[in-house]
Amino acid sequence: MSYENIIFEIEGDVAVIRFNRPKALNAINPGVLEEVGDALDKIEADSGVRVLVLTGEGEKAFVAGADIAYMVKLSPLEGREFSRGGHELLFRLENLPIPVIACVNGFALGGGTEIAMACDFIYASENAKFGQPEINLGVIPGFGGTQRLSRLVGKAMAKELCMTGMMISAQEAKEIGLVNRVFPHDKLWEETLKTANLMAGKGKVSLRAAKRCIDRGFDVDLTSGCYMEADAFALCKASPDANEGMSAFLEKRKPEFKGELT
Ligand code: DAK
Repeated sequence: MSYENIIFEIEGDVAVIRFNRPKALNAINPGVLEEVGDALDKIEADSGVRVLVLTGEGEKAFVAGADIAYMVKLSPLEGREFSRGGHELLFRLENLPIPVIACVNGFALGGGTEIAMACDFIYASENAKFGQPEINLGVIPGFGGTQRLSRLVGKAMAKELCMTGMMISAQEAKEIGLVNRVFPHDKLWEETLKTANLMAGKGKVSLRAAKRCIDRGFDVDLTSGCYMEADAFALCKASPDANEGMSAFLEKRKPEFKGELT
């Protein structure tokens, strides 16, 4: 598939999806959803990809939400389809077995905040802005915003954002726990790649296990989560990378993780 709405590249171990509709501030339409889905197929099929980064093309926006010019024409049932398409894509993103970083280089509004929240964590530039402005359009978040936001920042803050439609700065987003780190705009990409490459150098089995335990354990009681962790720990010990990591420490050398699953 050739892409019109995204740019998809693999740089070494790191795959990058850039939302690429800068004239509409990278707003999401069905074409974007379809192309990102196709890029995820490629990533899933390529065992050499160790980390995925999502970002926006242009200086102004990560994603300024769903495309309002498209949404205005939707019938209620078409709206449901659009919303389901978004949900399915974001579940796929969330469940990828590799780490996913949202590199938020400008506006991340509505669907933009929702996409970023489906990533493992968010790095933002100082001029990034976040929000769920759907209420200003007479609707509510349609790509999981009411659900993921409250899980990330708590119910009261999620309600304030979804019920006022206010925009918050990257710094405020960091203060409420939505964003992990804020960088000067011109340093954001470099810092994001640094972290992506840091994770790409870790053992594949342990990376997967850490992501899955944190995600799947979040919605269960502590005891069940700890059982899950014990099983995942055993899985890590079954991978050659665990022996390599521990031996390297004892031999005072850098580990060379093979990143193999068996
Ligand atoms: N959709 C379409 N075009 C957009 C857009 C969007 N979300 N955001 C910006 N644009 C376009 C503008 O119309 C403008 O186009 P031209 O006039 O140049 O042709 C161009 O991008 C530049 O935007 P501005 O001129 O407005 O730029 P400013 O710097 O002045 O303002 C802004 C930037 C981000 C503050 C402003 O553009 C803005 O407020 N944008 C809209 C933000 C927003 O409300 N986003 C949508 C959130 S709603 C659902 C499924 C999904 C959703 C809901 C339900 N179901 C199916 C149930 C999700 C909804 C959303 O994401």
